[in-house]
Amino acid sequence: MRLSAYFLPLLKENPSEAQIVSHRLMLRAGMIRQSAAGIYTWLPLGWRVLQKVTQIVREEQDRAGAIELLMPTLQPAELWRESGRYDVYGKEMLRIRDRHDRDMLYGPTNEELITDIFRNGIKSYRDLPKNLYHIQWKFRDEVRPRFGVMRGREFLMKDAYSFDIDKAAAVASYFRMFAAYMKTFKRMGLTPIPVRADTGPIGGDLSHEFHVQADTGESGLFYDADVVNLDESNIDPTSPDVQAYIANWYAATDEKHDKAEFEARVPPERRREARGIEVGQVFYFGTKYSQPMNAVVAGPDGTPVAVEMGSYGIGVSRLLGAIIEACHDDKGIVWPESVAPFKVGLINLRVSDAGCTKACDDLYARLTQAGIEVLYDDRDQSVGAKFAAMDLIGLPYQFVIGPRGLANKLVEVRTRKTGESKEMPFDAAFNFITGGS
Ligand code: 5CA
Repeated sequence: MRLSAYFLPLLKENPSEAQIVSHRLMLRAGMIRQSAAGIYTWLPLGWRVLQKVTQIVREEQDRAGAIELLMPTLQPAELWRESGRYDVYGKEMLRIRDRHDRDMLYGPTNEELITDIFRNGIKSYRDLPKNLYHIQWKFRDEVRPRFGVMRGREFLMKDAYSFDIDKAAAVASYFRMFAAYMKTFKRMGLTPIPVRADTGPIGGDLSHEFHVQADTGESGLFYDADVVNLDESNIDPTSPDVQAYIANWYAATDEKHDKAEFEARVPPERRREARGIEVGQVFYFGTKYSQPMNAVVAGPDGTPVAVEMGSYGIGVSRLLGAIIEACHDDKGIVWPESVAPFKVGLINLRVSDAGCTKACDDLYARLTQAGIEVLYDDRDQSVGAKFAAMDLIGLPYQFVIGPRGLANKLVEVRTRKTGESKEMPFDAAFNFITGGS
């Protein structure tokens, strides 16, 4: 992508409405713009990252056996009356009336709708287990939306729903998602910390929140170091030993538990404290929805059984804020490669120099052809402004081409994260980035 042809409205000044660094950087880097309180437009750069994050979430859901579909944002109130949640959900739910005076709502979550889809489609225990998910916009009319996409009113969530014939199978589905979540967040360059959680308005008796470590996080965490040392690929979700081991991990947020309990349960050498941002939550809630909504299947002996359910949410749009909180420096964002909007920022130091421009154009074409995502700064601007912009938007690698280096047929390759810089022949730079030799 040529920057001259792109839409990247950067801000020079720190926006006064942004209190935390991720919000500030998302505005300054031209990723989002607020359209109403807690409601944002995703500008092209932000949208690219949101799609990268979405794709990682999708791949790990698919790998864990979940099946993607797409439910609508608007839901009929009747389904929520069936489960009994229409009246209890409160003011966070945006209620809408259509022209025929039918009560509708903008979904804050989808347990009712998916249970309706399930009960109409599956009639026998032979078709279980099933785990269905979608990645869709949600609306919660938060009293105090803040920190940009961290606590929005409209936000993108991945929500999965599992259906099983009995509790043992449902708990295995729960731990399968648990392991998938660890993997998902690690792939984004984050350190996930699972914390035993209250179930709140979703209901149920087994739940974990997943926090990612960030000094600016809203929650104070006390946790057992074992929590972050586990290799999730070793989690056998059907093993009662593994389930018990995870259930016994001690981790808590300071609002809900006291430090004394933490110290009583975790030996000193394994005690850790950190701040975290909640990026996901998983719930096992049995028949809370299947019972009132009559989501039953024929069991092995023919008798009807209300299915055992769980739900599993990831704050996809919130993750962008969390990643930036965990990955930035005083110059701007430092994207982990897996979610970066482009891999390489190519900087033409002197657009007026025909040789420089030819070398840049050629390298841009070659990299693009090789499938590398390149943002090519071909604008006629000061060198200082170009470097500042590239550092701000945080692409993992910068290729810098100017008349001096070009005289020796060299391109400067900078690594954004370490600040390391190395002059290389063009072929070497190309191979470095494409992994060729
Ligand atoms: N039905 C369940 C799981 S599918 C559910 O709704 N869970 S939740 O309430 O915990 O939301 C899932 C995730 O969405 C949260 O962990 C959080 O990361 C994200 N989230 C929740 N509220 C907001 C919000 N106002 N803005 C941005 N992200 C949010």
